[in-house]
Amino acid sequence: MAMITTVQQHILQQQQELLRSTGCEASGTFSWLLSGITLATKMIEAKIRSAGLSDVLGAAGAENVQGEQQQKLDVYANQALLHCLGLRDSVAALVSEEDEQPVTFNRDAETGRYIIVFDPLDGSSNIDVNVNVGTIFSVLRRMPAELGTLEESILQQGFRQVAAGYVVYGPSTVLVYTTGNGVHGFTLDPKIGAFVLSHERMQMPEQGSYYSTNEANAAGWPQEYRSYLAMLRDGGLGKAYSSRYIGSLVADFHRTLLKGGVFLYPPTAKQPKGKLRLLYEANPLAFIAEQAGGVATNGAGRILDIRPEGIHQRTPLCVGSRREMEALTATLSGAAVS
Ligand code: P6P
Repeated sequence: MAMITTVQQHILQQQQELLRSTGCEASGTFSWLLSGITLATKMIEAKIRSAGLSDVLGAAGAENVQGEQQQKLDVYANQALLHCLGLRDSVAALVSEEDEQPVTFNRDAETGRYIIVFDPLDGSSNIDVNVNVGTIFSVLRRMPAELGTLEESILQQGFRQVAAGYVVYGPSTVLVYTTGNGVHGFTLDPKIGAFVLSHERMQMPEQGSYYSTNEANAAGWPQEYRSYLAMLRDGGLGKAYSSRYIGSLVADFHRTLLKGGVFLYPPTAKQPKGKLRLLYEANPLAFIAEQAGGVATNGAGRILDIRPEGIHQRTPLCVGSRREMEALTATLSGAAVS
């Protein structure tokens, strides 16, 4: 029988490696935490697979904190994650795109050591047309009480994440995560209901051949972004580019991780601070991108260095291969592209 490695086995192996290399006891808490996330995403996956049949499609009639029509699947996905993670006593707080305020558990700082931030079902506008959607998560360690409140622990800079990942629900369901020791991908095997290792140590290509952005917003971008895309189109990086834009962040990011290239959501006239969320979209994807050899900025600086001020804060997001991102940084700083 072909040997398989499930995500649980992988996490435990990673923790043993961490123990061997740093001597620090990475308690089993983290793998227990991750199992809460994977259980919830399997529940979400099952719901999405049969969405059209069980009248789950369509708005739930309610509005979420973002003022968007809540899709029933959004509500279900949020409840699944809150339920599966709330039961784990190592969780101090849960922060969701769907909830205006964090859900906190009055666990003492020794027990409740982790904060999980998530977008339960990103790309929800694509649900009704059967396009890939995704769950994005980010794990932060709670700071010791003397160093900061729970609120301050939630608003830590992205480079302090202890783990980040996403699940993309598509033709197959793929979990990608990092704990700072490389990026690893697992494919859900529906026959055994387990995420099985399928992409070990993922590396983003040094350069790709796709750019990914909503060009309908181009008139409202800062001019340098239009010049950058024109440069790509004119072969300025030595190759032809094609456009790929799914409009579902996790799907557009996953393709960029696998194939390389660049994804851009610049400031627009309508949203001068950008549209995507820092805590549960840009930060986790930036951590993964950097761990895979890529780059992620807000156009002016590293995403992971941004000091968050609010849990639903938006940011521009530029993420992709080193070559395209170096050229973007040069263009945005007015330097000539080499
Ligand atoms: P636009 C989906 O609603 C989402 O939040 C992300 O998944 C996606 O990248 C972005 O918005 C698409 O936004 O303005 O291009 O439709």
